[in-house]
Amino acid sequence: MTIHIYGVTFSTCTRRVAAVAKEVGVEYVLHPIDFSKGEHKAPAFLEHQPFGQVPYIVDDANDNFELYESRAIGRYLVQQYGAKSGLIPTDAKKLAKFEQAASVEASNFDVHAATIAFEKVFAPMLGLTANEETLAKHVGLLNAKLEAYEVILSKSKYLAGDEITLADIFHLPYGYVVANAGFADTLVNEKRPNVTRWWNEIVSRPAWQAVKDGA
Ligand SMILES: N[C@@H](CCC(=O)N[C@@H](CS)C(=O)NCC(=O)O)C(=O)O
Repeated sequence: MTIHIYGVTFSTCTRRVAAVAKEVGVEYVLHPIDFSKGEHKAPAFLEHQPFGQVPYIVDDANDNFELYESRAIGRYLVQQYGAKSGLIPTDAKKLAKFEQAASVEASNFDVHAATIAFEKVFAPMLGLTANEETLAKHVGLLNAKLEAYEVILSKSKYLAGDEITLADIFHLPYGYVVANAGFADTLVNEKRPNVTRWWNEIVSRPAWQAVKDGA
């Protein structure tokens, strides 16, 4: 089983899809999109991803099925090829807890982690100057959100219960960038022992280790 990922090796969203593919044992071919040439804004690309963002996938083993949005792609890969992984529960209550945790990632983590990543890593790569005020504000907000994570993770091993789900995996790309951009103490901090335990465990997963520095 091989899917085609149209993306950028170092992009966080591309790595999110690559990590899920590794988790469920789906092989992929990465078709690089050249940001420097604006390929992601070209009409040929926009036909597949109307927002001009990476990644999108094509699954030629399933009628050339196409999909964009990294979390939706992750869900598709698990449901189509990795149901046995348990990364998306089937029991109604467990599924609801998974959706709750996935929503927490999108609403409470991504918004701050992605801003930190942009200001500290991607802005300088684009020749822009980081906005230190924005950076400090979002580091503070992320720390505050992680206090709530500490409460959740003091009661269960993972965010949706005692079994790992895709909701945990979704945190990896931006969490990893934040941790390596000088803010490791947001995720590994003796004041938040359960967040530290959780982060150290998910970041060590072989699937993430295989793609952490490039899909
Ligand atoms: N919600 C989308 C976000 C995609 C996204 O922001 N991709 C970034 C790279 S990680 C991108 O293509 N940036 C270029 C741009 O927005 O012009 C997803 O999860 O796939």
